[in-house]
Amino acid sequence: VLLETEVREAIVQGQFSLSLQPQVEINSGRLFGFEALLRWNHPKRGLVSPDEFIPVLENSKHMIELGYWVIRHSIELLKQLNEAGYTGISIAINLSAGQFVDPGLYRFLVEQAQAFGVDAGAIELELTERTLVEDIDKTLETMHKLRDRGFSFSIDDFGTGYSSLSYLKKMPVDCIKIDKCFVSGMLDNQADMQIVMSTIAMVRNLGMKVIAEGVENRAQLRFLKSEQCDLVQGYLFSRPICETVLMEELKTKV
Ligand code: G
Ligand code: G
Ligand code: NA
Ligand code: MN
Repeated sequence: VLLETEVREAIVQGQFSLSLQPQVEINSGRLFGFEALLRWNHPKRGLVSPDEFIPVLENSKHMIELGYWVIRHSIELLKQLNEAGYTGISIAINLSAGQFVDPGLYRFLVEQAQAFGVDAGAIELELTERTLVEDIDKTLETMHKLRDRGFSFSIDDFGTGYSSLSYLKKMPVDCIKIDKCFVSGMLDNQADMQIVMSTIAMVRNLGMKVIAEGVENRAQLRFLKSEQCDLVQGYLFSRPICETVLMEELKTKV
């Protein structure tokens, strides 16, 4: 069992890193930005997936601390990417439910964006439907404050959690991410296809952007394009790339 206290030590020891997965504009093929995905290189267990440790840490002060590490490090990476010539791109940061009700989140985000000289508009905060049921009033308040400062919001894994159609109206959200379970099934399964098509249409009609996740082949890409999906993310373009590898690649390109 992973102990919560191991996290503190792991941050100090530099066992965490980020992998970055490109998000691509479907029409232009332009790089829109990267999603930052947390990796724990545990000395004994090897690479541990966030699916294993985030649920354990959720609602603990260790999650807040690790979340702060992810935020600071993601913004620093965006700054480095900008300096390497990747301008006009965004970084998407995953936030868990507990982080959203942390009274320090707003200030921390604003301070870090300022400290690194990064435009808040280039920072996309991803939350899941589960985040929204934690404390809807507190979450909405934090979101509105951050939105006023220029930050953007995406709803991740859309369609897999509690139905949030009523929240969609209330929430200052810029983008919806269609979960990969629908995308992977959509060309073989009529229900998945209908869900993808209606989600894209609904989200666009609400004036938001839509990202399809888990795009693995050209046929899926073609279909999403014909349905006027805005953005795509998935193995077809790239697997999540280890930050050190990405930075090395950039150096050789400059
Ligand atoms: O790449 P992948 O297997 O790592 O991601 C697994 C899950 O972990 C995904 O649901 C992803 O959203 C989540 N995740 C990845 N990084 C972070 C993070 O920094 N914070 C939170 N809260 N979740 C993350
Ligand atoms: O919950 P979230 O959507 O943030 O999770 C992203 C997860 O999906 C990560 O584990 C990431 O590695 C994985 N992922 C990204 N692209 C693909 C893909 O094309 N196919 C599959 N199967 N998984 C993907
Ligand atoms: Na995500
Ligand atoms: Mn997702």
